[in-house]
Amino acid sequence: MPDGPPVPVTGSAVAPVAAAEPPLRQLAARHDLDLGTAVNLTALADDDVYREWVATQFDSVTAENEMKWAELEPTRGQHDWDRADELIAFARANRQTVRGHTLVWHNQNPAWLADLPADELGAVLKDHVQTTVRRFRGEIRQWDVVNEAVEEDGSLRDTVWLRALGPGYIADAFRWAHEADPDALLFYNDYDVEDVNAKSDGVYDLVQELTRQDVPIHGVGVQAHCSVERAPRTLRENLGRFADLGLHTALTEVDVRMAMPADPVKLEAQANVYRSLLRACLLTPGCLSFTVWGYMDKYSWVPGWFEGEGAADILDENFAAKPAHRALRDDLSFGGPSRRD
Ligand code: 9MR
Repeated sequence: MPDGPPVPVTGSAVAPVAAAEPPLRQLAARHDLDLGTAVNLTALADDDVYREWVATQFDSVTAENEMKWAELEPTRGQHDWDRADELIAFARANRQTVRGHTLVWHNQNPAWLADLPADELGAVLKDHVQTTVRRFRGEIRQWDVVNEAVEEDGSLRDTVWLRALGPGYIADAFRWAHEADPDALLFYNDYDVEDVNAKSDGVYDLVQELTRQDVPIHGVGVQAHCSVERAPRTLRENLGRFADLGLHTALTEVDVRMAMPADPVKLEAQANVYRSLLRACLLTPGCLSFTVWGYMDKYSWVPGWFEGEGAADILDENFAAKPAHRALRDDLSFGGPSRRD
């Protein structure tokens, strides 16, 4: 835990958050919006300031890694629910909802899966989906049932699931999850689908077909891993077309990276991107939640994945608020009747 108050590190563009300011979650409640964050469970256990922020500022939490299959079932048939349970207990204690992330993906699967013959994969996937969803039944409001199953050109991604089970695995996964918890909202979730583009067209066609077949899908998660240089331009139109299908939407993994080092101009540009993402969600009926993929730069996944980039979150390495934090706070401060009135 740092000594004393947070110290701005990037110059006058970064300001500590005044203690008297209302928490973001309180402001978001005016809009019936769940304001969420991905949670790093190690930081949650070890860093008091980190934990305090999660508890007080957000009303929804997502495990950044601990509900992925490799974490939940490292050895076949032997589940380790402890870390996921910690987050569920934390959320309950702080009156927060939980987004479940994620059931069917091509990454972070257990190593033992690779040794199974293809004709066992359907049964194993069904067991994974249903065991996991049942385990957290009633605790998870939104589940990312299928994650990143579409290629940039809009076709289905060539994954272990598509190869072994054919395209029907997607509908099956939603049906299995719905059987296991009929009250959970079930989402398809993907990246690079902020704008109307070839990939989001593919996702649109996919979910439209699922709704035609009465598959229990309730929403589309737009991850929104963005960069200062690549801000979405047609997010509102894109969210709107999913809403027109009768689906909920959610921004599920928002961050806005930049080439390092950060400077005041980039931080303002970043604030504008955060603001435009939030506004698109607020202006879309049925956009239920706005989740940042980590809220402070210290624990961000970005520097480990994008060489020379970082500073993607709304607080800096020392918990000082960046202009992006101010942008979210200011927009959420506009009162008005609930969007669901
Ligand atoms: O933030 C997560 C990081 O800690 C993991 O190493 C990584 C491994 O795949 O997954 C990251 O989270 C991803 C999320 O689960 C799905 N969308 C993209 C996210 C960033 O890579």
